This record gives sequence, C-alpha cells and structure tokens, in this order.
Amino acid sequence: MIGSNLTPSSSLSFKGIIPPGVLDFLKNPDTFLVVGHSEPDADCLGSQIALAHVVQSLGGRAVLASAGPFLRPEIKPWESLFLADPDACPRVDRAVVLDCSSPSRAGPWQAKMTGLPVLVIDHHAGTDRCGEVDYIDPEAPSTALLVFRIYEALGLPLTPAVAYSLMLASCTDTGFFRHLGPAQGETLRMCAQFSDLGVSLQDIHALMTGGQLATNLRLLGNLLGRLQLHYEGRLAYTFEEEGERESLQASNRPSDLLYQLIFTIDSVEMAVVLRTENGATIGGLRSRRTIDCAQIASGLGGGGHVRASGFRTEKPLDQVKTFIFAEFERALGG
Ligand SMILES: [Mn+2]
Repeated sequence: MIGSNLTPSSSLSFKGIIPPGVLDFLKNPDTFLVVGHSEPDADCLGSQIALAHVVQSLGGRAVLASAGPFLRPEIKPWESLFLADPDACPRVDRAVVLDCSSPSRAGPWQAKMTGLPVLVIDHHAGTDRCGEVDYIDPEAPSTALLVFRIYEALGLPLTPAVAYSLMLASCTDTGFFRHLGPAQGETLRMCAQFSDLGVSLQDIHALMTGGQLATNLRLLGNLLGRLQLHYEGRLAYTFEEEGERESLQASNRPSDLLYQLIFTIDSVEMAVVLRTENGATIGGLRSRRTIDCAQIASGLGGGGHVRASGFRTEKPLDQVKTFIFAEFERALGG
C-alpha cells in the first residue's frame, strides 16, 4: 500500500509523512513539466533539479522551467538548465510545481499547467491546495527537504549534482542553518549526507556571501542610514528610493545582509523594507519570532513564510506603510 513504508516507526528523525499518491504520481513514463516560482531562489531551483532527477530515475522525462531572472550569483550557473519561454516548451503530460505558494507565482508558466494533472510540493504557509496531489508541509524549513524525503522513500541513490542542488537549496532557506529552531535535525542529517558525498559547505558559503560589489554595499549603507525604529524599537523600517539602485550602479540590494544587520538590534521583532518601482510598491517583511509576515503580506497581495514574506502592490508606499504598521500594532496587541 502506498504510504505504508514511508514512516519508519523506529525513527524519531523522520517526522514528515509523504501523502499517498505523491510517489504514484511520479512513477509515470510521462513528460513532466517541473516548474517553480518567478524570481527564483536556490531552494526553488535546487528542488526542481532534484525532482527532475527523480522523474528521470523513474523512467519519465522532465522539462525544467523557470521564468527567471537568475540574478543571484549562486543560481546563475543553473540558468542554462531551465527553459524560460513557455512557447518553446515541448508537449508535457503532467506538471510538478515546487516552492510556489500559488500557481500564479510560476508567472508565464502557470498557463502551461492548465488542464494537466498537477502535483504541488511546497513548504509555504497557506499554500493553495490546488494540485491533483498536494505535498505541503509548512513545518519543513525548505522544499528541498520534501524532495529529499521522496528520494528516501523511493530508495533512489543521490548523485553529487543532486546532493549539491539540495544542499544549496537548504542553505538558502535556512539562512545557512541559523533559522533552524529546535527539533529540526532532519535538515542537518540530510545535509550531513551531502557533505559526506563531497559537497563543500565552505564553497557554498563563499558563493552565497561573496561576489558583492562596493556599489551594492553603498546602497546597503543608504538603507541602514534611513533605518527608523518604531514601537519602542520593535519595528524597524527603511526604504529604497526609486532610481537609487541605478544611480549608485548597484547590481542588487544585499537584502540578506540588510536583514541580518537589522536583527542584530535585540529589540527588533519585525523588519520592513519598501521600495517603489513603476508606480508599484514592493516590500519585504521579516520577523524574529511571533509576528506572522505571511499574513501581513497576504493583505497586500503577497505571501511567503511566517518569518519572511514579500509583496508587490499598486497601492502607494505611504498607504502600504500605514497598513503594515497597523497590522504590526494589531499583532502586538493580539
Ligand atoms: Mn523555499
């Protein structure tokens, strides 16, 4: 029976139960569209690469798809593996959508999934249960962990490329393991296997934290210079001015570094970073412990995780800021 062999009863380490139907969905000699969200990160892409390998190991064919862009240095080398244009996609029989809280996050690839049997694999809070089969575990620190559980359940051997992909994915979504709370050793045990297979955390750390431009750090400096603390230091707010990135010739905003620095202030419970672009307001929210960022972002048409979320809205920045501050105040009171 499907599922009967998926939870070793003797092991406390294996908390995740793979829902019935997931493995059967994958055990098909079909062509699978393996798709993730736009503006992908390494958890999304690495999980897609590993899942494509699962499909191929089971006798199917996989088309890796991503709308991109591949901006971050650690994901750049993967760009050539992914099809960007849905019009160039061959005929596909079924789709697996990974790391997307909603199919709309797949951008132009969403339309390609219409009418196909879909498997959703994700770890976001509040993910649409829209697949023929859903494997959604909001307690998993990464989508990579869910794909790894599929490997384990199927007894598939890991290749060095898959181990690397899932390691980079895990490092991304766990902030290099520092976001792991208690009883999350499953991720560490998984990554220990990747390390034993020859994956270097040292190299991954250098790739993820290096490659910075001085211009990006100047932008970071400006954002820190504008940092305001509200609600007795519990809410930290800053913003990027429209056109600032271009005028500084910054290639990106070092967001991880920015949030990391903001949370070195002990009083900060939530960090809010806003910017405007072509009339839209784009924001990132991070919380230390209790504030549900995903819920606040969903009120602005966005989504994500409890501790990290984002949104893009047509509402003006001042209105967005007022909304977030009010939601924060309500969350504090509640
Ligand atoms: Mn993820």
